Amino acid sequence: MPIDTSNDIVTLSLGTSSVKVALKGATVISYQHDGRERLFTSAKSNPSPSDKAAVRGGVPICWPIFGPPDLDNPLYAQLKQHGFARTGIWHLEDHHAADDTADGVKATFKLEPTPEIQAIYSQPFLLRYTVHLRPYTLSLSLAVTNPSSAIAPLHFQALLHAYFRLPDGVTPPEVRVTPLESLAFVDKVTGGEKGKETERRKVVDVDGPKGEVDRVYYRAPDHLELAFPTPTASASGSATDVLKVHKTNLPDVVLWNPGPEKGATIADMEEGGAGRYVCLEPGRVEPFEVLEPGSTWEGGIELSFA
Ligand code: TA6
Repeated sequence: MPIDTSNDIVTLSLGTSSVKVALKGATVISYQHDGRERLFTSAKSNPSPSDKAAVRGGVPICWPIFGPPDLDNPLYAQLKQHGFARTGIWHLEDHHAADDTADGVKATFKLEPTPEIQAIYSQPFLLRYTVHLRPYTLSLSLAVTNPSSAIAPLHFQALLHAYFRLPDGVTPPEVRVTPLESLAFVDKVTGGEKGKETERRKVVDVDGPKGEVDRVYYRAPDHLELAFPTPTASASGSATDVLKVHKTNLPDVVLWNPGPEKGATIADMEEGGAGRYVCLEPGRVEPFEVLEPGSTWEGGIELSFA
């Protein structure tokens, strides 16, 4: 069965690969690539709509804001960190399994204002999220429409907050991220200001004070790579496993890991969980996208491995 919909989770399968999407947040909670899990989802997190918290892991969608709300702006003041798309209950709008395996399996999810959303956010909008599993890749694409009936432009940030699982035995400081050299960034750990710092390293490791890294890089290249030493390589010092992230229309990227100490204070983090992932999060962070009534914006990522 290429598509299964049960327990508020949509599963797409293709040979030895599969992807699971929770209707809560349209959060991709699992991506098995060639039989191996590539995303981290905390065992303490509950993807069921009955639980109101966002899923801790997978690929939560941050929309219409990334980070804490600007309390001085009445449009966003009532929102929680990262907005409501990651906790809203989406609907499966469409799905399709192609006859030709190479074209894969696809599902589209939809979110529109509900009374709960309208109570905290007054703008009309329509979100569509397409998850497309092909033999060697997974594509995730978010489309935002400002309905033609709207009377004002829609201002938003959008970000795919992907938690990538590390191979067993590999820790975040061993992960290498490229190419971020020469990019302007804000370091949220040291509280740096935008425009003040530029990445000098050709290869960036995921390490910082007490292991914590939380940086927004602006105008990053569209091809990014995470290189993990493979368990055999840790001993031999040679082989690496490379995750390729190709982003489209998402100019910025966030690199985040809380480190073991802060990670242990995250309520829905499984024990030792912070040591099992690195978040690489393509998004439109700054400036906000401005979408006129009757227009649609689209941005997304494609994941592949080498
Ligand atoms: O994307 C990085 C970040 O904004 C961090 O600052 C960190 O707090 C993380 O997201 C997780 O946020 P959450 O609201 O899911 O706890």
